[in-house]
Amino acid sequence: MVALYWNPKIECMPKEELKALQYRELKQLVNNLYSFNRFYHDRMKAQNVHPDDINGLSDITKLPFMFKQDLRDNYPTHMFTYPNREIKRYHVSSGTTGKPTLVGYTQNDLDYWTEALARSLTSIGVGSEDTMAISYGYGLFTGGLGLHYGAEKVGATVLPMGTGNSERQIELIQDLGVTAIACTPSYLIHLGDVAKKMGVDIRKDTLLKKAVLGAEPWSESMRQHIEESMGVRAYDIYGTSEQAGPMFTECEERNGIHIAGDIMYVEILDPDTQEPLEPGQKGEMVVTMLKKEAMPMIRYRIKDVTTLIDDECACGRTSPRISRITGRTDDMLIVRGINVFPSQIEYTLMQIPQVGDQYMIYVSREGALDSMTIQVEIKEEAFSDKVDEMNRLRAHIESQLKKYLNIAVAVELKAPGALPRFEGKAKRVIDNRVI
Ligand code: DLL
Repeated sequence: MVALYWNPKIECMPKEELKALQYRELKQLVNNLYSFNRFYHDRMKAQNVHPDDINGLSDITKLPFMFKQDLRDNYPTHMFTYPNREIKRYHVSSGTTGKPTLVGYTQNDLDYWTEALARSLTSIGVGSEDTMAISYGYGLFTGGLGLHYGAEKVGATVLPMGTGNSERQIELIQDLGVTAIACTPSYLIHLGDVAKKMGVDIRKDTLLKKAVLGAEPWSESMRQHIEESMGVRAYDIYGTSEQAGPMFTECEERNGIHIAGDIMYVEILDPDTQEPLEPGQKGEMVVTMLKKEAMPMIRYRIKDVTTLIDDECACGRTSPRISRITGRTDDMLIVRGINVFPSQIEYTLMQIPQVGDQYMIYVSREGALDSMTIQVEIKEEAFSDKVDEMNRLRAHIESQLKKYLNIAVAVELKAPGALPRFEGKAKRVIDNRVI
């Protein structure tokens, strides 16, 4: 029998009790850091705030923010609050600019990370009956090892696949009766393509039923596409290396990602004014890790854009939820003065039946003018060598994009298989502007 909850006492705790617990944890965290941590002590002093000013959960807004730059400035270990002998693991996020971000974990940090994943995997019905392929990168990236320990904790049989060697992955999925897979959505689509080329129908020739997908933005229409083409049920998983790694998923209801409130406190703020937003309003997520020891985190500006969902979930869990991450405040492209999120482009493209699942966005500047070109792969059955037909399709895609983005973009149609595939996080935006 598949368990309903991993830790029902916490997961279904009455909301008021959860808030009281969060306040107690916050108060203790702030007291400790003010007393023992030079970075937080100085930050709080500079903002003229003292632990005595924190007398309720809403007082969190008095506390200073923390930024990725703080981690970079304090690289490698100056942010750590524990001596080296207590740090049991490092992970490093690659970061495209500047120094990498190093994160460290005490044994308790690792245990809470695994606990969060055990709750999440249980909530989507992954347990001891499952064989789970972990097709996230193992190593410095948190995806592989994080999910590995989470899946072992719930008793699943784990296949530590890593990324790459896709044909072998398909063979092993068949041979070992893999029932669940964790990877990026773009890699699962790639695996689907590879399976097709090998003559393997994932629906009929494998036992794969669940896919735990995240580490990069993906849309509802992408979910539909994956489910229809592979016959799996796809769940969104979210986390960042700074929080620990992958941690939180949707439950069976798939109506928002449950955030374990005893582990992480979430605020959604207006990115311009930093004022708190109401549930349902889209803004920037700011997180406080209530239990983290090695590298505490108060009001960290994660830059992911989402909304808070605070109503009851039919699954019985009382933890707050966030909606699908639609992008990052620093992902937003400003093209000819108009804000464009890559997720809007993906959403629009995926509504067009002839469009396949791969696209690339190129932005460049000629003179003073920005221009955007989107390369779009067309589905096998829709691809034709009739120039007129392809021109009509291209014009249709351009007009749909113009309608939703409010900006003219050039579309180039590509044959199936022509665009790059990604084993790790997809990199679909190439901004060639020199700013
Ligand atoms: O991507 C951890 C992870 C591994 C999450 C496996 C899920 C699965 P980082 O490399 O630090 O950590 O990147 C974190 O990736 O701030 C988001 O912008 C993005 N991201 C992660 N999950 C999602 C998701 C891992 N489900 C950054 N939807 C985050 C959209 C996501 N974006």
